[in-house]
Amino acid sequence: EHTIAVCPGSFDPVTYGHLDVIQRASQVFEKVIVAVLKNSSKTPLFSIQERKQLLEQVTEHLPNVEVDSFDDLLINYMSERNARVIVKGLRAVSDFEYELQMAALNRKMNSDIETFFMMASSQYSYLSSSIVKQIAQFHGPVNDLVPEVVEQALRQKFGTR
Ligand code: COD
Repeated sequence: EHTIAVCPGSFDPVTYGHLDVIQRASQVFEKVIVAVLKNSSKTPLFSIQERKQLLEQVTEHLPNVEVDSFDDLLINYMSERNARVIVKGLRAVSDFEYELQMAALNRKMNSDIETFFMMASSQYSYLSSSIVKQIAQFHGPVNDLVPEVVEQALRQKFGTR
């Protein structure tokens, strides 16, 4: 059976940690949809178009990866896209509780949907979009944390010192 996986997130902006999970998922599943949440409670730095465009640029070399956005419950979006598997990255114990809650609720709402967790690669286990934004805001180095196009986009937002 053709298994479609969804990697959902805010991706504000995409980091090497996200990319690592997306890339590894693309080696396991026939198709991976990277789904950017439109209306989160957080106020984003990058617009939905900007976040999608950056994701498209950094996943260009992965032919079975598609970038999309959604503005709904994740399970509704997944039914629409005929996708059964949610792929999430787990960084630390701190991620676990929230992810466990979401996985349980998603499965309660739609029992056909499974959440698969991938352990973050150790070199990215400390990495998050919010940490990247904090460093970039004060013109610190982010070249080991995000792809070059993202670094450039951050420089455009925060300017150069
Ligand atoms: N290494 C590995 N994985 C990582 C790393 C890293 N360094 N950084 C992030 N990740 C993983 C995260 O664990 C997460 O799985 C994914 O990448 C996306 O991360 P973010 O921070 O961009 O996205 P979040 O956590 O803000 O996304 C939350 C969702 C959009 C998935 C969630 O809010 C959702 O599904 N919303 C839709 C509405 C809904 O259905 N709500 C009910 C849920 S029960």
